[in-house]
Amino acid sequence: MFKQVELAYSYDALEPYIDALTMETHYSKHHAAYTKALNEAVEKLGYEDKCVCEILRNLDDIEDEALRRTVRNNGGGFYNHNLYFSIMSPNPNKNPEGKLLEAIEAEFGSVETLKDALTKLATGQFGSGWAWLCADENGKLVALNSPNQDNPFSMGLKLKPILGIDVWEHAYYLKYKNLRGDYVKNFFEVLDWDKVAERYEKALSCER
Ligand code: MN3
Repeated sequence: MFKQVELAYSYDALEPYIDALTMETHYSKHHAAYTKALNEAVEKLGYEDKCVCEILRNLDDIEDEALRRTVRNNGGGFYNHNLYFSIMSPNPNKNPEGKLLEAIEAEFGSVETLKDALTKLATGQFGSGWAWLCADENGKLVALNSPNQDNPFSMGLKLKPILGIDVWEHAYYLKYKNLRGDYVKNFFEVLDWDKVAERYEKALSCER
């Protein structure tokens, strides 16, 4: 059974950047619903032993179109939010270090340039979706965005996401209303680059 990542902080711990009601609704309603729907679909498919990356990379194996769509949306919703909630912290390291910093500088020039690129992708995503920083199998970094709950696995890309910014309205609308850009700016105030670095280090290993 797929389980939501346990939050390492309380719902109000990311205030004032992410408000408590948004956090609680996001985690206990939205993420819980994706997880429940994924588990129901996985049971129907007999996929209990597969990892979610593997399932999302092989959506074409699911013959039933409605079930395939359910797995794409809810498998993505499950995975994406586990990542999102894991990389935020009330005491974040705001400065990437080590190998991750080297890779950022090699690809983007500087951390600020990368943040600008991610901000453009996040604010430029029409409708619901995500902005991603991903690593390829050689550790090269790639930034992209996706609609809905799609992610590099379900998009058929040989990339692993190491940072994701949720730009569905449910992630910010209670506090920021239509000002997605303000939410994205403040997301970087709670983004823990140490968590991103941990994901970068094990970039291509599989996980549930
Ligand atoms: Mn969300």
